[in-house]
Parts: sequence; C-alpha cells; structure tokens
Amino acid sequence: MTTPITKILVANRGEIAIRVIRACRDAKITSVAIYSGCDDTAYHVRLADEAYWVGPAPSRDSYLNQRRIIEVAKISGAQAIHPGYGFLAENAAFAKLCEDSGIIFIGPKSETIALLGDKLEARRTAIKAGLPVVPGTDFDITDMSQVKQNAQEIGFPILVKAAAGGGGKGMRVVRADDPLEESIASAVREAGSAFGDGRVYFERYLERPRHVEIQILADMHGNAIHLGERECSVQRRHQKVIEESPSPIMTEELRSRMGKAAVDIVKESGYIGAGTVEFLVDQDRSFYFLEVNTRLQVEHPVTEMVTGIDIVREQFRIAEGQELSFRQEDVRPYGHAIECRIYAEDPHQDFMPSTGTITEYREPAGPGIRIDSGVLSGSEIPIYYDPIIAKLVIWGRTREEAMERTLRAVMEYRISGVHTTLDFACAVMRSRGFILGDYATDFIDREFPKRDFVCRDATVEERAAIAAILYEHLSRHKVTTTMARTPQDDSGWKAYHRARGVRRLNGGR
Ligand code: MV4
Repeated sequence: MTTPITKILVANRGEIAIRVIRACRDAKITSVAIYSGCDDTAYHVRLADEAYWVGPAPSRDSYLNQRRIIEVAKISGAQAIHPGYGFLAENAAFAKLCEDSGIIFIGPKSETIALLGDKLEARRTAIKAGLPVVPGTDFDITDMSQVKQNAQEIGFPILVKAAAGGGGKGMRVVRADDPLEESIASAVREAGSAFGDGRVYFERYLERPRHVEIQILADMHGNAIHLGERECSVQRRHQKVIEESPSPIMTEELRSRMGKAAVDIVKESGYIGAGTVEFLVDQDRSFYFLEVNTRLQVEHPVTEMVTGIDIVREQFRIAEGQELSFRQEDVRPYGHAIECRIYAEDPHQDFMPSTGTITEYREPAGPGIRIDSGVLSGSEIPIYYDPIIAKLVIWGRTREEAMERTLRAVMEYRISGVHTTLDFACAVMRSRGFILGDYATDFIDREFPKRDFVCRDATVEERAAIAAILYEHLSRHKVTTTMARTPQDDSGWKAYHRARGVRRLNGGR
C-alpha cells in the first residue's frame, strides 16, 4: 500500500532545508518552508514553493514549536514533514505527534526513535542482534556496591556514559587511580540535571579509536541495505569537521562485515527509513557498535557522491511505502569523496562563533565539486542557530585527486564579513596525518596542539590588494623600489603585475 506524497513541509532552515527542498523539486513534490522571525528573507524561504512564519527567532519558539509546525502542515495541505537534522529530527514525541495527527514523519517510527535514542537500550539491541560491542555493562549502574566489581571486570580505563546522552554528551573517563564511587556519583548527578535521567552505564574506554559510520536504508517491506561507510574521525568537541568515504582504513572484507552488522541492528530494531550506525574502530581494525542516529546526517552527501544515490529521494520513496529502488548488489561505490564543513567560526580564536553579515560570497566550482550552502551574499548569520554556512563536498577518482581538488576549492572559496573555518580545512588538507590517512579521533589535538592552523595562501585578488597598499605606502614615503610610482600608473594591479612581470614572461606562474 503506497501513499503518494505531493507536498512536504520542511521543518528546518539553512543548508539542510535547501537540500530537502531541492529533492522535493526533483521529485515534483511541492515544498513548504517554515521560518522564524530572523529568517524571513533566508534562502530556504526563497527557494521553497510556500513559506509560513512559525514564531520568533529563538528555536524553541519557532523551529521547535511542535504544535505550530503541525498546524502549518495542516493549513498548507502537506501530507509529510521532513525534519532535516537537529531541531525535531530525533524527537520521538514529535514523531508521535505527527503519527497521531495523520501526518507522515519522514524518519523512523516514533517507537524506534525512542528505543535507539536511549543509548543503553540501543546497546542491548546491538548485543541481541549479535553486533560486537565494547566490553561493558548492559544495565545501568544504580547499585553503588556493585560499581567496583563491574569496573574491575571491564578493566580500566572505563568510560561512564549516560543512557540519555549520545553524541559525546554526558561521558566521563575514569582511570584506575581515580576515586571510583565519587566519579560515578557525580556522573549520575550530571546526567540527572542535563537529561532528567541519571542512568549511566560502563564501557571500557578505547584510547585512540577511529569513528566510522555506516549509512543504511530500510523500507516497509523488510528490505534493508547499507551504502558503505563514512570516516568521521576529524572532530572537535564531538562536532565533526571533515568526513570522507571510503575510510582510509577500509577493506572490502571489513566493509562487508560492518555493513552486515549495521543491517543486523536495523532488522533487530524494526528500523524503517534512512539511518546511520556508528562504530568505533580500534588500531587493529576491530570494530564496536556505538550508537544509531535515526536521522538524515549532515555528512550524507559524502555517501551520495560515491554511490550516486540521492538519499533524501530514497527517504521520500520509503515514506510513501515504496520498495527501495535497488538491491545491495547494485550499490557500487566509486571514487573518493571529502566533505569540509564550513562554519561561521574563527579557527584562530578557539573556533569562537562569528556572527554578522556575509558581505561577499563566491563559491568555487569545477569537476567533482558539490556545495550545499544555506547563504547568499548579504545573508545574516544569526546567533540563534547552528553556525554552519555550507558543506564543501568534493569527489575525485582517487583520494589524492579528491584532496587536490579540495585544496583548490578551499583556496577559491571567498567568504567575507564573518570568520570561517576555511583556513582550518586548508590546514587539515596539508597536514601529515590527513594526507597519509593516518588519523583517529585525537587528530586535531595531535596535529595542531598549538592550534596554529596555517592560513590559506592569499588569492590573486588579495595579493593585488596587498600590492596596492604596499605600492601606496612606498610611494608616500618616497622609497625607491622597482614598484615606485610612475606618473601614468596609479593602479595596484599594474604594480602587482610589474612585480611579477619577469617570471610571467618566462612562462612561470
Ligand atoms: C567511546 C570512546 C572510547 N571508548 N566509547 C564520543 C561520541 C559518542 N558517540 C561516543 N564517543 C566515544 N565513545 C568507548 N568505549 C570515545 C568516544 C569519543 C569519540 C568518538 C567518536 C568521535 C570522536 C570522539 C571523541 C572523543 C571520544
């Protein structure tokens, strides 16, 4: 039984709202945007077929305003809601509200979101499905008299995780000589105040793992397949910064074992939709289940670039009740993709958020380049939301080609008015660890302990501006140089070209 979807409400903003609106247009589905008080001229609003105001700028009044969003879906006649990522994407109560209102939530069933959102339940489900898990407890630690014995059985260092946590929230490393009971008690208190749920469990702490995740798709007819992996070890405070596929450590054999494990937990949990199964991979390439993300992820384009599959389009098909349009054997990754997340943050100031107006915005282009961006020249970066500006996604036949193109694209990218993480992406592409593919979750601390990210080379225009200023300075101070002012020449460009002239005539760059 299929329900054709002709109109979708996109309950998000920025680049991901635009990504989903584009998929709607490709599928000939009418798109409905929602926007907050500070987003009335935002690009996602302009691109959608219709747009509705949902509340003032703060998220909880607008993009998290569940009742109002359901009301807009009803008023506009949208049969389905796509939540994007963040905001309401993994909110089981919202998925339930959609189900109860007769609106299709484009994502797994509310009960699946609730099950897998509890990290301890997810771990139990993984164990039941036969996935490898890090040695640890499959129950929450409430009985303090058992703590010591549990910890000793697992072996130090242990990692205390909050059942209600996830994505790195509510974790604490406890080493052999730390005061055990006190550490647990304070982890429980922290989890209680952060999540309203103080349940914690133990895992052995792996010291330098890689973070590798498997994209999966499952339909309502019992078909479940995987689309290979994404390597996400370049992270900063549990925020991914650069992702790539294939993982530099992947082999055909490991991929097929990890892919099977991902499909196994999907089947065990009755999962329907697109999702991601996260794993830690040890130095000896042993892999362990971590958690399941029940949403479309920021980094999904990396997989789209190597598989040629439009994951959002597949989400629509699954939500309509159609069967997946291909089988596991039809998925054949080709080439290599790298994603750089471009944030409005200053990498030279500890990644401090940088808000304001984008005064100049120019994207790179060329072979293998895809940019999912949420801004235009003149766009404001508000303080209220995730500061992602764009995702630069690069494809090449080989990892080397993808890295070369990434570096070239980063150099070409021009964003003025706010600080961005472009310099950081450049530094990563030039780093030893990344070039060799030899990196783990401690990459940033190991490679850049002093946070001394090498800047991009100045672009041609920037060099011309520098030359013009230097030229002006030298002429005012009557310094005689080869760039001294001549009567008919008041252009920095000419000075710049003259300074480079000899090499140019010789055919150099
Ligand atoms: C771990 C771990 C080491 N050992 N679990 C962080 C995010 C959350 N999904 C789980 N995380 C980790 N779990 C065990 N048993 C190390 C991390 C971890 C991490 C994982 C992926 C990417 C970056 C990370 C950075 C610090 C810690």
